[in-house]
Amino acid sequence: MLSSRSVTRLIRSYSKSRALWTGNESLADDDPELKVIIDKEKHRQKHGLELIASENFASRAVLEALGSCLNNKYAEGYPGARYYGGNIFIDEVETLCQKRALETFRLDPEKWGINVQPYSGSPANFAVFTGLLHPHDRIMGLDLPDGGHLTHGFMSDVKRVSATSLFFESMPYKIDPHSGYIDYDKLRMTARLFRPRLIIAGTTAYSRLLDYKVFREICDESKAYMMADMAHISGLVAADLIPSPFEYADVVTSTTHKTLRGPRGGIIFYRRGVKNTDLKTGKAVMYDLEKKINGAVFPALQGGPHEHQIAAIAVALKQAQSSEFKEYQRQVMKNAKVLGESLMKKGYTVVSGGTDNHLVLVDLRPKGTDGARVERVLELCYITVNKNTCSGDKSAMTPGGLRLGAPALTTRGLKESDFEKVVDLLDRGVQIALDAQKQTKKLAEFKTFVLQDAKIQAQIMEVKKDVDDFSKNYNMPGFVDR
Ligand code: DSN
Repeated sequence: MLSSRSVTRLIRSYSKSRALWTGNESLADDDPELKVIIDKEKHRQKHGLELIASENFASRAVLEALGSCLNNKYAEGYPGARYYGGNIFIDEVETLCQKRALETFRLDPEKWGINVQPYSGSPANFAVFTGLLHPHDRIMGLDLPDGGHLTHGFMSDVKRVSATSLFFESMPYKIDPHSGYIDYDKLRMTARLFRPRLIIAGTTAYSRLLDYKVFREICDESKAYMMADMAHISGLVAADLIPSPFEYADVVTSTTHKTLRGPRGGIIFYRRGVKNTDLKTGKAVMYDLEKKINGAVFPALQGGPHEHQIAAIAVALKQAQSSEFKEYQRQVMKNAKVLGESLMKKGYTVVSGGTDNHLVLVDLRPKGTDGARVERVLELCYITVNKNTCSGDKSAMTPGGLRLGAPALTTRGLKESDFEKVVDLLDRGVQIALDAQKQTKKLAEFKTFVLQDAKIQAQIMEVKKDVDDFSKNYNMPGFVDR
């Protein structure tokens, strides 16, 4: 972390006296207080080890588009049909983004359409439900403690937590707690009883591949829409390294900032064109998803699209078509494997015994600790991870697991042997957490203790220094100073 003396020095160097405000001042000049906060965050990102599976480092080109004049424009509507004037070039941006999205996932524009306007993944998912379902229609998604997402209908015993469970009736499906894999037989059985209108094939903390063919069969049995949420894995799908949901799904949603390495954003793909042939009349039956989904995004749920974000998505999609990107995703998968294997070698329990994608889920319960305590100690060591529920967990605040991903550090150039070193550093952090846990009871007490106990602090500082020495060897994409 920057010392308080360096922070004061930075603010001073930024706070020059200036004449009349023109709007062309740099951020450092215009708002030194905020600039210093960004500097501190930049320092944290650069000098730390980023292992959050859903995060990545966007390129400078992506950030340039994101910080461009496109931010200034209102463009309610869609290319060629806007509610405001002045959208000639905005239409070019959005059309280019749409075209690149279809190309990136090798989709035929006769058969697939795309909406690139969702502000992010959660709004994208909600737009699909809004467009395709009636209030109180039934949905099924992987339960949150089992690796599903909030927006896949999450509710607890006492609360409808996500709006997707408030406005729709949701029934979760689960993983088999012994194997760690999705229990498709139970999903099939429950779907027969529940008769959902839509089933979500998507995950947020699941390290295995999805069997889209089985999802399709189950959806067909209950005449449900099949929606795939590939937010976590869209980079791997773009690189054609894992099975694609497009072969089977009716609708596919994704964020654009995870493995896809773009700006924050959301996209929705929907089937279009001929669905099948009516056996009685012999006439073609067409898909009717396009109008429903576009109308749900705008005007039902959103206003002006963020065209600067859409431009930045277009940049990321161009990058995603390159051979470097494919190589990057290959490395992500190799690194994730080593991450899992190295942890298991050190005696950790990895859910499902490994990974087929970019992440691993570690169950810390057999070690006698939890994700909250370990996340905090690792954070103090500048290793960033997130606590995560493991199957059977009751509390999201002190869950039993840690979710770890390889995408961000692979972007910085780390290879398999580097990930072994990352696991060594991470393990040292866990040992500190275990040590502190022995001397405390409640989580709040633990958190104070790790800040105040001299021995623990010394151990943390030692790991942090080694993290710093290690991480500074790797490039961080983006701007040098922000
Ligand atoms: N917060 C994202 C993740 O970490 O997976 C999902 O919304």
